[in-house]
Amino acid sequence: MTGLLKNIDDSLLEVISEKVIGGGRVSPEEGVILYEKAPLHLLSYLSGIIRMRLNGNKVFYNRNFHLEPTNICINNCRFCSYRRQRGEPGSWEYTVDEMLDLVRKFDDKPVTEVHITGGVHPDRDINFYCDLIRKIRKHRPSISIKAFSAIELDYMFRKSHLTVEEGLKMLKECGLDSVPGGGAEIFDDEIRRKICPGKTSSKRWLEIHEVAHRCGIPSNATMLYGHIESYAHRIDHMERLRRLQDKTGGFNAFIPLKYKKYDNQLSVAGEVSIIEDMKNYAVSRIYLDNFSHIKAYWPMLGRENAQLSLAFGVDDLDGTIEDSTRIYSMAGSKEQHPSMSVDEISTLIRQARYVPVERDTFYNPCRNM
Ligand code: V47
Repeated sequence: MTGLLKNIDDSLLEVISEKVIGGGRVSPEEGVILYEKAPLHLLSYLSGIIRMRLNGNKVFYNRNFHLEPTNICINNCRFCSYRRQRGEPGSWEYTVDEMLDLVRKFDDKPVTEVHITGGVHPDRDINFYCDLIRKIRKHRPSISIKAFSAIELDYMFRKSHLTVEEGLKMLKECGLDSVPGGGAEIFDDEIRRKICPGKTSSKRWLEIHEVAHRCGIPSNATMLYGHIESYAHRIDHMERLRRLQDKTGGFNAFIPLKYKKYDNQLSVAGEVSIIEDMKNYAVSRIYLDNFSHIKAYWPMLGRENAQLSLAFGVDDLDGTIEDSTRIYSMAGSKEQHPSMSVDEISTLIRQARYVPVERDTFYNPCRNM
């Protein structure tokens, strides 16, 4: 037993720690105990063991930008600061040509991935999105296209009377490479009903990701935390993801997303502390033992807190971003124009005594800095 464990004055925590160190899998009950009882230094230590096992001392980042087709949305999620009604001040709905113009702005930059996600526009079916993907692919053949949350996919498939498999295959043929992790929120039905009534169900979110994996399209998974959910709800969320990952192996990364309170209907709930954020990264790293990567989304967290998260199991900092997303600036993030150079990201990583590695969408190294 290590010196650190000798000072843990709790037999349950000791058993869980020994299990993690020995490569065992934490049960849902044990996951909740970690949240409730484990001191931060123990969580840092245990999550560090798993991150070293999976990724050594590497921290990944990529060169990416976002494309947000619209913020007009059929849903009205209570946590969302981004959504507008059609015609409302602050709403936008780009045409395919306007979006191609946005893509062209990055022609002289060595970005490797475009991340496309936005609101669920009532009028747009799969043909609109196929056209968009096809034109981006033609304009920039080598860029990796990570596009459409399961919520956007659900709507476009239903609108176009397609099964999930038919829809995903169509998008893949047009050039879709991977699917982002948005829209997962919290899987528990009761919490979901309270924070995002009427939204695509958890069952359907999981089905879409499962079918994507079977079609050879990897994806990410997110969890929106720090609002009205309990620790048990977070563990239930991760348990469902862990089971699906056991089945398909198709998830690349897990991305905890901290609820930001500015200008949305859930504001009364406030925001959780940085201690809670770090605890959440560590428990995620420990619980999701079959996910290779835990990603800190720095536009949401701020760059210093993202740097700190590297001591709590995180091995991926997303990304250069190039000031191309508004979801978190509209929700009150202090990163109002999120953009980081490769030098800045590498410095953050090196200061934490890790080795920066530029990756592509699939975590193949591009070049070591
Ligand atoms: O699903 C919306 C969240 C998500 C708020 O896959 C909010 O690589 C906090 O999924 N406070 C969309 N969160 C963003 C997303 C994402 C981000 C980065 C990388 C990847 C990836 C995916 O943003 C939504 C929702 O959970 N969100 N509003 C808010 N006020």
